[in-house]
Amino acid sequence: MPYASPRFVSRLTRNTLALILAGGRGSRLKHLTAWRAKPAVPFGGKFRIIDFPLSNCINSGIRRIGVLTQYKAHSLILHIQKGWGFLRGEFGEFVELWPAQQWVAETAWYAGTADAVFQNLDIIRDHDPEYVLILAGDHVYKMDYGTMIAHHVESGADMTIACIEVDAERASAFGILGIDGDGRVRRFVEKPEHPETLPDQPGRCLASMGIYVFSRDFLFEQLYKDAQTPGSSHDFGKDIIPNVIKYYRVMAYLFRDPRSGGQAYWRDVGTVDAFWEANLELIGVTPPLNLYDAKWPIWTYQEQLPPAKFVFDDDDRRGMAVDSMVSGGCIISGATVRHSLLFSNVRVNSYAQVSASVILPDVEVGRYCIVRKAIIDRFCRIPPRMQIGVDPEADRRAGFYVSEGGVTLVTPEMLGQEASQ
Ligand code: ADQ
Ligand code: ADP
Repeated sequence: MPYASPRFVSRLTRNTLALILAGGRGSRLKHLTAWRAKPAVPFGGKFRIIDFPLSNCINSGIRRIGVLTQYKAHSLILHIQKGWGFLRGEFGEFVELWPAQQWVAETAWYAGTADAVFQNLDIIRDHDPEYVLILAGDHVYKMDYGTMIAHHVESGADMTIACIEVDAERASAFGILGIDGDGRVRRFVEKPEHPETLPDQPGRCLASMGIYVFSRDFLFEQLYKDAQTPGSSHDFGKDIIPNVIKYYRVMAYLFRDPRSGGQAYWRDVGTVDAFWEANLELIGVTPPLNLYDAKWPIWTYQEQLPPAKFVFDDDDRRGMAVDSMVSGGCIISGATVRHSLLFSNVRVNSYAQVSASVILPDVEVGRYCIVRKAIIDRFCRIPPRMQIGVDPEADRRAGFYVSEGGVTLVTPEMLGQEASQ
């Protein structure tokens, strides 16, 4: 890519409006998204998934952000209102929530992703951006969007699609691109049964990350056209992209790790197994996602909480956590926590053993409990002596969800408890 000066990039990002699509249900996360949209699912000890694209915008110098909500938005709305209101409106900087149904006369909810953007065209027009960056609210990654927008402009594209290489076996879950020698997208199939592989790597495919840069006028034209197309599901992947590549300059932008130039970290934590794995990956000695990078901070809303505490209980049993991450407000008293990630305000009581588990905020693990290879949802109170993750059959009988990969998911509803306090 030709050299893009920082000043050039900062002019571009200043003239970009980012739209984060945060309305999808994410039903593969099962009960974790029964009450909250996937972007609001907690991740990494103190974050929500949506903090990643939001932080990427801020760190890339994009300060005008609309969050398009739809499904079970309550938790998401609270999080954004509490945590992301610090931008200076008077300088034209904002994170705004754009709920479905707000801007059109008909009482129609968003159909596909393109319709979600179409419903907000008036408000986008008012902001008068040169470029519109469309993002999914449900991926975990760190990416400088400025480089992608510069690539869009330098290559003279109408639209640019960020992509990443994936193994062919996993490719059917994505939109798959076929490109020519200049990186121009010539073919695109949404979630193909038989995905096209890369010419030089038969086992690999080029997958869309669902991240798009549009030049404003082009976006408007295409959305109007799509809105009038009978039979369209009004989706970028299914309708818009396959159509525009025939007539317009649509470029691929390969997302690589800016430091090593190799494969970049990008996770769709869309299943119970992927969610469990991506969280536990973070506690390794050198995790693939560095949350300690002062140059690319991940912002979030967090309650003010006291530090985590590890105490001896009355019988002098040591409370300890090893090979783990433990957030603020946690108390581990006479219990052992291994290879686990504890979000805020988790209490683990005496004689309990927690291992290989992800415990969401505000959970209490009772005395003598054994919790293994599990995800415990927010507000669960695990009664004393309960065993979770020890025998999958027993877990299923107890009404818990056991994933394909053998991760047990427990929510307050499954324990017959009230979800919130
Ligand atoms: P999917 O992720 O399957 O594929 P989709 O379910 O449409 O596509 O979700 C995209 C994003 O939009 C998600 O963040 C979702 O929450 C949100 N969303 C969906 N419908 C919405 C609506 N009506 N209103 C607001 N937000 C909505 C897409 C692309 C593929 C690509 C993958 C990468 O279509 O080509 O490979 O993303 O994960
Ligand atoms: P989060 O835990 O991510 O903040 P919420 O605040 O939406 O998400 O939900 C907290 C808990 O409250 C969830 O585990 C969910 O089970 C429950 N909950 C959320 N919304 C509702 C609702 N409308 N009715 C019943 N329970 C709910």
